[in-house]
Amino acid sequence: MTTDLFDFSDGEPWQEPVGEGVVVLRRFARNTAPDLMQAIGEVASKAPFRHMVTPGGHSMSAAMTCAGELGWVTDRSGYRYQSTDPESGLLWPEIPESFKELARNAAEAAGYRGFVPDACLINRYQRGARMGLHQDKDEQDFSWPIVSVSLGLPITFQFGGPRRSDKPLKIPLEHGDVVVWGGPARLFYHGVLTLKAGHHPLTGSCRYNLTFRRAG
Ligand code: MD3
Ligand code: FE
Repeated sequence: MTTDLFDFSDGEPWQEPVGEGVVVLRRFARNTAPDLMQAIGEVASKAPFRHMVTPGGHSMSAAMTCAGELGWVTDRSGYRYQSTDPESGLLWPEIPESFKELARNAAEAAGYRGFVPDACLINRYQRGARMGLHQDKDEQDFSWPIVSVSLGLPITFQFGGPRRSDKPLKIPLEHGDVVVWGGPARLFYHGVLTLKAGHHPLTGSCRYNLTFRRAG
């Protein structure tokens, strides 16, 4: 077992063009994935995964938790970032070092030096979970990118445009894929289709997605 970030024992990662401001780093997080999963467990032991409720009163099908100075929450009163977990009243757990390092390295590979996220959302998908087309616009500053990391079962990602009506491109996201969403893409509509049943050696029946943000 090696922890050398640049020893890609399953083959070299590669980059794929998707659109302006988007850099897809295929398999970038494969070697660190076991460490990331361990860290997800530690965060979730302090701030357990939960199904948040949308302002419209629907329970989200993806379970979520957060780490960092700010966490994203939704309830009947709306979407927002806040420093405390509404379930416990405690501050969100700190972003694990392994997460920060990955986020910084991925952002740098995409041309953003010195990316220090203050919010990390962790989404957990089980069979049947999905995320409809939406924009991420609750953050203060859109000049920083969002870095996303996919772990475990594959899913079909939908990448739209600046308007909800823009026809989305379908992009498969697999274990270890990291995507840096900056430039105009930062505010584009996006979502994921329903997770299909399956088994992954590291994550079992789940897909996890980490998103690193500069929210405050
Ligand atoms: C493109 N998560 O947490 S990750 C989210 O797979 C979210 O869990 C999805 O959308 C997931 O808000 C998609 C890829 C992603 C994340 C944020 C983006 C793509 C993005 C923000 C702007 C544009
Ligand atoms: Fe999003």
